[in-house]
Amino acid sequence: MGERFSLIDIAIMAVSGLRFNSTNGVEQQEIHMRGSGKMTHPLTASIALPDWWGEAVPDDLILTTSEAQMEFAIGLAERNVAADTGGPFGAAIFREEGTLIAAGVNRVVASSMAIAHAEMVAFAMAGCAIGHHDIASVGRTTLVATTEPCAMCLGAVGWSGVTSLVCGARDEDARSVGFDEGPKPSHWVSDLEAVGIRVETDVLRDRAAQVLVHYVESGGIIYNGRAALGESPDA
Ligand code: AZG
Ligand code: ZN
Repeated sequence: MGERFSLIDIAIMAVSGLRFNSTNGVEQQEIHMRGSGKMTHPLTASIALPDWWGEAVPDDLILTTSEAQMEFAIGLAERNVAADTGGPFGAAIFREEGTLIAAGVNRVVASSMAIAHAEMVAFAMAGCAIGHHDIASVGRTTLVATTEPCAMCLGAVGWSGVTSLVCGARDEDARSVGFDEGPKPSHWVSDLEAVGIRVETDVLRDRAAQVLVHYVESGGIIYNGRAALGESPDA
């Protein structure tokens, strides 16, 4: 298959001089074989968005309600499943007045990257889009996540600089189909609100949860950590 890059990829390559290979978007000194004993060290680690991204994500999208923003993020998650380009999760970051800054879908398997959850991809793309690690540098923003953030993404919500979080499916919806969402405090909503991050839950929950069920029913990979050792919840 030929190499296909999104506009974001091309912009990143233009400013950084990076080259992407055709398998997972990671520049490598040498392909290393798992378990072969030959270990080489990659020069970069990159997350590539799927080929269909340009058709699904308009350049100048403005959505002003939590429901409309969630509908958009669910559409990305559904397309990720339908196109077999990743897990059943989508995320999008909007400015206060509703302009889309960046979005992401789960790319763990496609990118060979455990941290490539939809929310992390959206944070990475937002940093590239605005040229700053702190999303608050463009003002008040909202992360819309089709499923409540896992333990990793919950931590990153605080570091990202977003000031609101809107969630679709619940953590328990993801766990019930086999995803390991990690150890989260039961009072994570009030923890975020205590540091000034407003949280809205259950926005289009049923539709977002349906994407999780559809993914599993259609044979999607449950890619939890330690699955290869038979130690993760899906083992
Ligand atoms: C996940 N949970 C969320 N919320 N988002 C992802 O991308 C995930 N991948 N695995 N669990
Ligand atoms: Zn996560």
